[in-house]
Amino acid sequence: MSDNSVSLSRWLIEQQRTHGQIPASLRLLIEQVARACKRINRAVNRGATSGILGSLGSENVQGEVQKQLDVIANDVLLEANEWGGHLAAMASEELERIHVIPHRFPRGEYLLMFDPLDGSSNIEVNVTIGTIFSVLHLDEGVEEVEARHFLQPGRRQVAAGYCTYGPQTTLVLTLGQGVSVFTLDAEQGSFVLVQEGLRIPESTREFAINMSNMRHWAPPVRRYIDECLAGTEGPRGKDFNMRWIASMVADVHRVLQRGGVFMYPWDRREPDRAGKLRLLYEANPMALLVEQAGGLAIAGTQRILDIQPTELHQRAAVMLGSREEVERLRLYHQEYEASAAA
Ligand code: AHM
Ligand code: MG
Repeated sequence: MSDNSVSLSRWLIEQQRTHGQIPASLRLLIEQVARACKRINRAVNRGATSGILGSLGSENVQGEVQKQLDVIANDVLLEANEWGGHLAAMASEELERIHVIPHRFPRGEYLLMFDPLDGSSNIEVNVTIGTIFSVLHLDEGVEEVEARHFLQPGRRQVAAGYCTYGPQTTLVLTLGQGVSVFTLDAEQGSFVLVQEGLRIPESTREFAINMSNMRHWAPPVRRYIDECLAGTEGPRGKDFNMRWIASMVADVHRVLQRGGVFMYPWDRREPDRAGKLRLLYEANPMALLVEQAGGLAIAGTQRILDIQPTELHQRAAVMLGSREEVERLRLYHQEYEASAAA
């Protein structure tokens, strides 16, 4: 780390002191999350040498097979954030119910939600995975914290971010005033600021979607992708490129860095389910980051950040990224709804 580099700790203290943007308790919360991410990173890095790869034979609340690392990452985040006095409760993809801070610790004013290890189908094949997190304020006057206190629209998030475990360990963070990127300096053991005020290019020629589900998509999504695939000969008049890593953290990171659209839309495989991804700890934090970087995030005609959650583990359709493309997707959904209603 060079002398003039800025560590995450220093950057957070400056946000608190100079810019008055965050209270000390939120700074401590983010530091604890970052510390937990470093520990998860070490577990991920050790791969098969640690003896903790593979499935547990159990399922989480979503009915998905749990990997040993999913559970370890979950435990690391719970343990790291329990005692600091900044939280009232936590919720996780891996826990059916919320985790209320035990009475032996002081209770704080924030709620933390996370997907401890996103993209865990990629663990064994050594492809980038990550942790996604979202922070809400607990409403004032609440005595006993319950799951319903987490059911706030995403626009009320006070902080959101993710950490990727890949070629680089990178923490991407918003406190609601733009997006900053920190890369882990492994020798120093600290996250170092590498980008501030990140902006997503407004137009793009790249999309990310699992094409194997094409036959199940709704007409507006099909229309958008068909037009991309038609390339220079189609209505878009340009060729598009496609990428799909199957780790939302990695796909969204690419979109934030060089533009593009990421989509996991509703599809007919499970018509009663809004989508595959979870609203509170996957869609919302990514939507806030993308919008803070000048992009847009929608579920169809509705902005993701405006969805009023009704359940802790509810799903959402997700379409996010470069503003011009996501506006176009929203228009296609509006036109389809109008024609269906006519
Ligand atoms: P997970 O949280 O259980 O890992 O599932 C979420 C992941 C996302 O990271 C990724 O975008 C998506 O599932 C990939 O799904 P698919 O395998 O259907 O392409
Ligand atoms: Mg996930």
